[in-house]
Amino acid sequence: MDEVKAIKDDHRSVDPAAVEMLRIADREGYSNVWERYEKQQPQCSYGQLGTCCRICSMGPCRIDPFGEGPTHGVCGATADTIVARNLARMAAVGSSSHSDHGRKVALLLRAVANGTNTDYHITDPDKLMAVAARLGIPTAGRQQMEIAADVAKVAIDCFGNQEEEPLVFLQKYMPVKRFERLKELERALYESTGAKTGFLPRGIDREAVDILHRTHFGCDHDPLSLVAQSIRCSLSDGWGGSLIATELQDILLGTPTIKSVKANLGVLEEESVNVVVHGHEPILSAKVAEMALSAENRQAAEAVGAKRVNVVGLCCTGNEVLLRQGVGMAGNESHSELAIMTGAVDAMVVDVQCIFPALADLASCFHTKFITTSEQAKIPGALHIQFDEHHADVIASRIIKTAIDAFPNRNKGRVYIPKHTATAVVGFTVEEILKALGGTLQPLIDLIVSGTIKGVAGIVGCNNVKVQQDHFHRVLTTELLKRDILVIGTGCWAVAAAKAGLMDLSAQKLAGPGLKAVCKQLGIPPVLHMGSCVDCSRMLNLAGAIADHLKVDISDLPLVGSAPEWTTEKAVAIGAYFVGSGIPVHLWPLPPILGGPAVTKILTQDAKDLLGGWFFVEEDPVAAADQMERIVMQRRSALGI
Ligand code: XCC
Ligand code: SF4
Repeated sequence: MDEVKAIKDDHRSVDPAAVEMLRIADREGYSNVWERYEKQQPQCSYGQLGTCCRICSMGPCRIDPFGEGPTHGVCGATADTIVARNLARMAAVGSSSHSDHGRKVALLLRAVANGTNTDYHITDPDKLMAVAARLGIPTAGRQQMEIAADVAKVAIDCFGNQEEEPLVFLQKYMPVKRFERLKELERALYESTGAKTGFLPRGIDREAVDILHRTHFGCDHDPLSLVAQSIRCSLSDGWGGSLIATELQDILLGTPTIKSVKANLGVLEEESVNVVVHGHEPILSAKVAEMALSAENRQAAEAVGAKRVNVVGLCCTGNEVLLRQGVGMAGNESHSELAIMTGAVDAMVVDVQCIFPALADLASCFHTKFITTSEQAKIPGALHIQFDEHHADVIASRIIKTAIDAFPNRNKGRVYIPKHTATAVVGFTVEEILKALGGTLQPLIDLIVSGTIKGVAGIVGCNNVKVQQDHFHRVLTTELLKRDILVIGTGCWAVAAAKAGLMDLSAQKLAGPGLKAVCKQLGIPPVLHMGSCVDCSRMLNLAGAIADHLKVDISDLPLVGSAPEWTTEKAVAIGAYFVGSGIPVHLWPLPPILGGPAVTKILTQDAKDLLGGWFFVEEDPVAAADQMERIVMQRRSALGI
């Protein structure tokens, strides 16, 4: 009982596995994200409000939002300009991260198609055909590799498009009414202001560079113009870079299918060589998971007295291999240090994004090999094994071998693996949802129209040390289920939901009567794991397919989004492309915009009319669920259902 209460009362996490590990951290004095956060208090309120600027060397400048200090930067920039510029830069970085990931997949598909890479293959020819058909690429009577080369070319051209028309993936995937609405908005703003304001992205790279340019000293100072470009750049991520990553990864690595997996630190095995893959790009992690099963590596593991090589995942690359290969999920963002603290991780191998640099120091307290692999994510103190997709098998094997070599150095006396795992049914791609529904969206639409399911909430994003780990994710999700709102999502939210047992079939009992009956009938959980963060594009696609089916705009549908523990700039991009796609998005913690009243008004109010999607913030998960339900009900009544 005391144990349970202690777990409940730990302000750092609601996950019992995390709380167990944090006790060890407290006892042993291991530095961790919570402890370092405490040391940062109080954090700078200018930064929190978004009103500091260090874009030029006359600065840094800061503007007191309470009117007690200077009201302008040295150059004359207002608080709104500064806030909007900072926000735009966040959107550019977030979009670039997702999109650069997509670029690598597109280049790999080209290399596979022209035969210069033989370590990867077309694993899902049906998906290749589906993507080609969507893009208008002829398929009849053509060789598979010719079609793949054409798909790769269209994708690669989206990055470098220099023409004014929107990038091709967006043109072909965005539902008709949304595309028309954005076009009409551009026209109307031009007419009323005489100035061009673009929302439809042209080239993926161009939109990010555009932000870097317009936020240079002395360029764009207009809050609306800066926000519009932030949305445009983010749309180039959602309907461009991320979408390309998802679609082309499916072609190369296979489209995920529904499967049952295990989640939480208990997936680590005391008797096995444990390799944790962490980061975002499955081009590497899928190979590591594959090579762990090779006869050679199995024997090598046995030779050092291990049962096997056990590959498990963290964060989004974990989601990728979880969905495709059924690899166990060790945890989300805030679990990354805790995994190493178990003393049972022989190697943690990382690619890009969301990797605490603190992991290198922490790993050095153990026998754990902390292996970086990307030229874009080098970390002092790590062992760098450069990944190269043209020698993927060999390098993945070298990584596994490094873990096997480390295993005998494990200090068994220091190993502690919390026993917690939950079962999760995952892999709900649009393809799998369609299959479960019998090949058409009509049954889902009928359920929404009849009110059996009131609407759909897409939840995304991270862990953030400012929020008790997973608390917002769990409470918000269960509150929505109760209200007969189907919950879909990705990223570290999905891991939180999996660990909490919300993706287990037994979670059906948490749903309201309508949703519960549907889930029982289909044999699915009420919370659907759609993938990694780039797979937010799967949510856009689902929303788009429903909209096109009903010949309405996405903004007419009873859909709502949330990023309740968001951390990264990528989450800003995701939120912004949801809003740009017509979906209202809840955020917590507060985004750094409140120091700019005009920017705040554009994003939380004006965007409703302009885009049909907008941001709102709410600190309390139950109140957030109330607000999300209200939006869903308003949209239902506007549709007359
Ligand atoms: Fe990173 Fe994708 Fe956020 Fe998790 S959810 S902390 S972005 S791993 Ni994308
Ligand atoms: Fe200050 Fe303007 Fe320079 Fe920003 S751009 S640091 S507000 S002078």
